[in-house]
This record gives sequence, structure tokens and C-alpha cells, in this order.
Amino acid sequence: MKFNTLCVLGLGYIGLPTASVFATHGLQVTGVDVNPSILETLRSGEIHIQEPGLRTVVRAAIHSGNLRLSETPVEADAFIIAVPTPFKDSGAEIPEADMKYVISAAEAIVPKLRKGNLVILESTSPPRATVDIVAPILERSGLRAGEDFFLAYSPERVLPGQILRELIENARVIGGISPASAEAGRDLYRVFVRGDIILTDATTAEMVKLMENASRDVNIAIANEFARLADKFGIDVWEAIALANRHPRVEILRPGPGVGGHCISVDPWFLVEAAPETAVLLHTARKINDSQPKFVLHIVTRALGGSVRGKKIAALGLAYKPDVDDLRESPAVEVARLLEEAGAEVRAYEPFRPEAKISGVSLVPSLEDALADADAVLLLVGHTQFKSLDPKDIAAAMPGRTAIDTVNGWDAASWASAGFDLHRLGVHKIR
Ligand code: SAJ
Repeated sequence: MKFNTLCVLGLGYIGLPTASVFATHGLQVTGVDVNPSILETLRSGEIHIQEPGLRTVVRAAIHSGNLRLSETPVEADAFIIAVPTPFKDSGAEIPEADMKYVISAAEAIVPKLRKGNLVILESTSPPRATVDIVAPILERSGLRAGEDFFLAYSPERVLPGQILRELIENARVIGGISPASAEAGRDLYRVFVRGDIILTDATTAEMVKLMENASRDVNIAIANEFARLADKFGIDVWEAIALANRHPRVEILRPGPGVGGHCISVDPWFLVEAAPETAVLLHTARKINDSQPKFVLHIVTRALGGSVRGKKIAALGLAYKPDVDDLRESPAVEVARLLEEAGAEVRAYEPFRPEAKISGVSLVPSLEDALADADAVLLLVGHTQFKSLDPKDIAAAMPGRTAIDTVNGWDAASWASAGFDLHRLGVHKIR
């Protein structure tokens, strides 16, 4: 099948790069977003998200005339739904996926849907969403899914920071609600995808995405649990992991202050919510990773002699992982909040977002500001610039001599020789 026109609903982290790359590969694309301020930003030649290289591609797409922007969908050969699937704000122990954006996007397509069209859902969704939620809405058009129009689910798997490269190079799974739907999806993505395109059914494709991120969450949870066990038994977890990973079939990930971002810490809940009695391991992993900031609080409290009250702590890094500016679901933010709640005076410095405002956390605009009069320095994110700090410079910039490293970013010997008492997550000396 050949597609000439495409309508992409949702111009966020996935929709915007996807729409732009299709446009620069010759399709006539309409990018749709319900938020007028996003459209305004894009029209002015700027972008509302941070992603290397994206602004250039978006500008080229708009400049070529192939990418147009609209608040509502238009008729097209194919539609891609790439809207967010957040949680409902219910405060329940198991968060519930909020499918309202997917539902309203599908509803907006209905009046524009024609025989022979293709609709693809890319938003991360609970299992069976394509079949049980999207198909019935689209069939309100009077057309039958899989017979009159094609319908497929295709998960995005790009890594923030590498989106443009991975969009093109990664293998892509396309799950159709019929084999012909999957084939239609393949014909669309072939326009720019250089990686393998693998066809399956829609629910399998939904599960693939959730399983990928849930398995990473479980693997990080075990690393975090090992860090707590190492602390209990008086060993160095980093050394133990390095040694265990010499086994040819073992690959333990890195412990840290917890799991953040909008994917790994979120997606497993879609499975837990859909089958709480079955997804027991996934639920446990979520609880372990979500409680890791509390473990960090425990380490910091111990390092400061049993209480953080009134202690001035320079917290280095608030992003959810190294070398990104994304603060969503960040465990580092949670650690800073917990410390402030416990009475510490935290001065948090995030070099990628020095001006950010976060409730419950005091941010300062420079490293110097964070360190001046600090009793302790706490490394929360392994940003390259933090790992390469010279402990002698830090010693000169702050009065305290306590350092706490939650990501194994600092060399114990050089910090000790600069006069610091260095405490590391997962390392505890027991006499
Ligand atoms: N983390 C650890 N220890 C590790 C690895 C990561 O504590 O050994 C932490 C990070 O610091 C971070 C969190 O886990 O807080 C998640 O980071 P990540 O790099 O694992 O993942 P994301 O959220 O940046 O991107 C992931 C990717 N999925 C996988 O690697 C399986 C990406 O391919 C997906 O497209 C993306 O989620 C998504 O959108 O689902």
C-alpha cells in the first residue's frame, strides 16, 4: 500500500518527531495537537520539548510545506495516535491508566475516517486497548475495523536523547487487529524505518512494549534490593555486581536512588492494574524502586550522625537519569523532598535545568551556591560533569567533609584523600 497523506494526533515526545520524519520523507503530514500554545510555538520555529536535533528536523518539515499544523484532524490515508496515557489522579495504591486522551483522539478521527484508511495507536496502553477501546470508537463511523479500515498498534521504543536516530534504526513491532492491518502498518513505517519491521497481532504488540519496560524495572529492582542487602551485610554492592557479572549469563543492572522517567516507572503499572492478582512480581518491583528514595534518606541520615535536621545538604542533580534535562518522575527530586521534610536545608543544583521550579525543593542556580556552607554533598544523578568533579575543588568550596554518592559516580580513594568521609549507596563497613 502507498500512503500519501498522514495525520498525527499528539505532538509530544513521540508524535512530533514521527510527524516530522514522515514529512521529511515526502508524506503530506498534518500534525494535530489540542493545545494551541504548542502549535503556536511550532509555528514560530521553536519546539516545546528538548531533544537533540529535533528543532532542525521540525523546521525542515514545516519549511518544506509537508508538515502542516492543526487543532483538529483532517482527512488522510493514515492516522497515528501518539497522545499521552497518564494515570488518573485517584490516589489509589495501584494507579489507574487514564485513557481519556486516546479516547478523544479516536473520537476526533471518526468523522474523517474513510474506507481503506489505516489507524495506528502508538500511545503506551493497557493490554487489549486497541481491540476493546479504540476499535469500537472508530466503528461508530459505520466502517468495520479490519474489514473497511486497517487498525494496528505499534509501540514506540525510542530512548529520550536518541529519539531521531532510534526512530529510524530501531526494530519496530506492528500488531494488526488483522494480518492485513499489520501489513498496512509495515507499508507506512517502511517509508523511513531502517530497522526490522516485525508483524504480529495488536494485543501482543501492546504486551511487548509493557514487557520491555516491566522487565527493566524488575531488573533495576533486584539491583536496588542487592544494594540494601549489601548495606545490611557490610559489603560493597558495586564490587559484588562487577564480580557476579563476570558470569557469562548474568547481567545485573545498577542500583541507584530509584527509577524515574515517564516510561519504566509508569508502564509496569498498566499490567499491575489490569491483572493485580497475577502481576505480583511487577507490583513488588514497583514498590522496591519507588521506596528507594527512602533508602537514600536512611543512608544520608546515618552519614550525618543520625539526623538531618538543620543540616545543609548540597544535592547534585535532579534529572531522572544522567545527562538529560527531564525531571519527570525523578527519584532525585523525591530524595530532595524527603530530606527537606525531615528538616534538612537542601540546596539542589540541576545543571540541565538551573532555573526549574519544583514544589518542596529549593533549587539554586549554580554549584557554588549549592556548596557554600554545606555540611554534606549528595550525588543524586551521575551527570558527566558531576562525575568528573575534583574532590579537592569541592573541599575548597564547602565547609563540611561528608559526601554521599548514590550512583557510584565518585572514586572513593580520591575523595578520601581530599579529606572527605565518603558514603556510597550499597557500601557499608561493619566493624
Ligand atoms: N536506572 C537505574 N539503573 C540502571 C538503569 C537505569 O537505576 O541500571 C534508572 C535510571 O536512572 C532512570 C530509570 O532507571 O531513573 C529509567 O532509565 P532508562 O534509561 O532505563 O529508561 P528511559 O525511561 O530513559 O527509556 C526507556 C527505554 N526502555 C528500555 O530501555 C527498556 C526506551 O527504549 C523506551 O522507549 C522508553 O523507556 C519508553 O518510552 O518506554
